[in-house]
Amino acid sequence: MPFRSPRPDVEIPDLTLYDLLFTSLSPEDLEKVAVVDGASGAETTYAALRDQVDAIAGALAARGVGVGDVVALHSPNSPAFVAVFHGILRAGATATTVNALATGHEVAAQLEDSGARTLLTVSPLLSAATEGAAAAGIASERVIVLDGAEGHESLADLLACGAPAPEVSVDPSTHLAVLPYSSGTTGRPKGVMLTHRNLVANVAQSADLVGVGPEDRVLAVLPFFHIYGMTVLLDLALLQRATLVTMPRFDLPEFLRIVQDQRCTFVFIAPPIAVALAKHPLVDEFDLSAVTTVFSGAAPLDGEVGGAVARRLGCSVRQGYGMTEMSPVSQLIPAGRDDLPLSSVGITVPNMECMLQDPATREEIPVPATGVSEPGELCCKGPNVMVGYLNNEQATSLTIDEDGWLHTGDIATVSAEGVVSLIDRLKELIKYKGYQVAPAELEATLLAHPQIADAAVVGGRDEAGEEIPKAFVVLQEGAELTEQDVMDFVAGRVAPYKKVRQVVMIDAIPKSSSGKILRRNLRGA
Ligand code: 4UU
Repeated sequence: MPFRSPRPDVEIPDLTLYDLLFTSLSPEDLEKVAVVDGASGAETTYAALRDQVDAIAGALAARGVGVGDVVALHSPNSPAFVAVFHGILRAGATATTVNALATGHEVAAQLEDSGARTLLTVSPLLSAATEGAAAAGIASERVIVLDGAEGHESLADLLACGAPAPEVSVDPSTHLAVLPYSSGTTGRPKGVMLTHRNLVANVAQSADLVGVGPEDRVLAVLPFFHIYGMTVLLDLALLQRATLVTMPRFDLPEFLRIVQDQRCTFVFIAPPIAVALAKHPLVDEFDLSAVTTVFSGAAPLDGEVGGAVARRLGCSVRQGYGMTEMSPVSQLIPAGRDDLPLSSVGITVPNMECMLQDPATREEIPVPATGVSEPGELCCKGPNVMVGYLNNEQATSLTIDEDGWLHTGDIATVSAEGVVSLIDRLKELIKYKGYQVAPAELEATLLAHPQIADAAVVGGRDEAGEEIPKAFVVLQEGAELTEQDVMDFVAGRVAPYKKVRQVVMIDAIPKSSSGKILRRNLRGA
């Protein structure tokens, strides 16, 4: 028998994200601050945000963007991101969010694959953006630079356009709201088709359990371009009429200053930030007393580290689990359940069904009457599960089976009480500081080197025990390449978080008879 949430199902409004977030703002909500720029303290109220979203939608429509179009957004977190993201959706278009650290080549790949014909970026990222746009055949007039750049339209131009937001009518259940990229269980990054309903559902499913409320000041350092920041910050926190405090990137002193000065109450993090909060001496120099909750996700949180953060900050530390393909949240430790161990990812969100499957036999693993189950691959169903991968039926059918189960590629156990714990990762995916690194992409990069005959990339560990990309490389006859040469070669071609950080030279890559890399034999080698 599959297992479900111990909580009852919730109603999922049949609305677009805009209608969910912006059409039921009360007079008091309108006056509240929706977004604060952490660096400058500049504030945007809900009324001003809604006006900006409408104005951006009108300006995009005036530039020919409409239902069915894909618009790329390539920017670190800022108040402008919030308005532009929702403006794209309000115009009836689909937003594909590009990692702010992407190289020109990576930007091009996403623009081409997603079919985006308009790109919104910021001046510090302009060189990658213009290189990517040019390679994807997007004219420079279609590259809008939010903070302004010679020869490009800016956010100010969009806001001054004056065209009304268009009348659009889309079916929330089928219309694609966003196309974030994820490598899923295997291969290169793919566009994850998420409808308005997927996103609205995941907010409805997780809002009560996450516990952000209207009085919360929520630190938004996790990138909005990744599904965690997108759903939990851009959507859930705004639905709850909380205040988002944006930071463009993580920097410990600035992070601590902003949490202190902005009196942030809710801090969403990925595990590397927990390590800094637990151990760094600088933490004692700031007043973090407003913080009630630190919530971690995107990679395994060490239970000891989490406990140390809770004691040091005198706050609740919880975590959630999910993946892009589930919009993303499927399990989390709910508010008020600090008794659940931090070594677990908590309970299943409402409206979802999950089961564990033995990866070898494909048999379902039973949920025990007492104690904890055997480990198996976590498989999930629910209204938050993606439609599929864009233009990739093969990858879709490998991930969502004929019975509709999404295979997460994660190995978990479940207790009699429904508490899920992650044990291992079955899929190739590597997580570096919570960011996705697809081994297939790095292997292709390595194979482009004329002196490399074969290569395999797996997750290794650095001295601190953090997961890192590790390459096994077979050199061509007579090649004189060092480990450092290999790392430098890759570093010149990929975003910094994808760098290969360990290299092992070997004679042959272990492969199955069908030619698949036997990654298990390399992990721990
Ligand atoms: C061990 O990282 C994410 C989603 C993060 C998220 C989800 C719900 C954060 C908070 C929240 O409440 O998505 P992706 O697609 O980038 O990566 C998905 C993969 C998972 O399959 C799993 O391997 O990231 C890993 N992962 C985790 N691993 C995600 N969260 C966790 C976790 N512990 N808490």
